[in-house]
Amino acid sequence: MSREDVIQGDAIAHPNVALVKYWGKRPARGNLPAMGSLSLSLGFLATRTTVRFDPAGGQDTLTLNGSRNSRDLKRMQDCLAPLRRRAAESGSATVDSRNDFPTGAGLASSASGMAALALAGASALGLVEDLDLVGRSAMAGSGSAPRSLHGGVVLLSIDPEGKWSCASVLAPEEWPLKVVVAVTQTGPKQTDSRSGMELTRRTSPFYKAWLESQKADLEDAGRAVAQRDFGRLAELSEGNCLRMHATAMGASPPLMYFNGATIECMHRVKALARDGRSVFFTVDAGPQVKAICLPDVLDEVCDALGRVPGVQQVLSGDLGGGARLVGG
Ligand code: 2P0
Repeated sequence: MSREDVIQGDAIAHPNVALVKYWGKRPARGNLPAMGSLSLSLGFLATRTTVRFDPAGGQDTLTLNGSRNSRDLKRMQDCLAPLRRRAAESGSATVDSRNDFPTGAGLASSASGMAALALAGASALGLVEDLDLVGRSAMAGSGSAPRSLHGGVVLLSIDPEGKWSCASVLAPEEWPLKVVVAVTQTGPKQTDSRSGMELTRRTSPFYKAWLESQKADLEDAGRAVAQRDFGRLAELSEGNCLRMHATAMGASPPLMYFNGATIECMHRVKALARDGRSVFFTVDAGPQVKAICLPDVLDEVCDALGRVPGVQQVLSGDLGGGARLVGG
């Protein structure tokens, strides 16, 4: 049976920040991460993505924040591929995606973008009930994207055979954590995550140790979350973050995602914690610093990070829910 009408899906997803991070893929396994990860959904930042499938055919196109984008077209097609295979026919895809936060600078725009695209694409093709397929579609676009399908605290686990699953382990209202983002630089970073993690896997002498340390971090962090043990989660998250960056710095040529303000922000957070405030930092593959804190110290953390020279903007808010469809 052939379809003649243009069909459309529209979805919103939040970016996420990993406390136990994914940095490195399994060789020859497509986009499959080499390790599990644990993340928080950033409810105060969002990506909205609309996809239209036109049975008349033509070329796939991607518009990102109002500008045509050919650099990320392949990633978009990879994300839609599992859905297209299942739908058997789909036509050409026109994707329009908008972030309400700086793109490509370490705020996980590929995670929210690919999660929103997978859900919007599945909706357009009538496949949204198949959560497993939506997850695989998100994963094909980005290894951190399945996490953005879920809300609150999210665990992505992978077994040694590469079988993976992703689910929320704590809803946002079950632990009212706050997240503060100190933006120290806008505009795209020098080395994107995908190339950076592959360079790290191939060349860093620390990669093996990084990989081996992940399982224990993930289990310990999972326990700390279940027990709402902020101090233990802080210790594990900061350690995991710095170990990821140390591993990347060991690559050849070395990868350094920090700028001066990134480091100063980390010191500022440590000083607040030494003064008894419930706050810790994490930094992804970019120069922005994310501080995770309890509600009573939110204003103080925002104020302290806003005063660090080089910080251009401070964004903050609550953990968010999972990806959702808009309208229809
Ligand atoms: C994470 N990052 O766990 C880690 C920490 C950045 C630093 O996952 O190649 O954009 O699309 O799977 O998901 C960023 O990498 O990479 C990332 P691909 P992705 O959040």
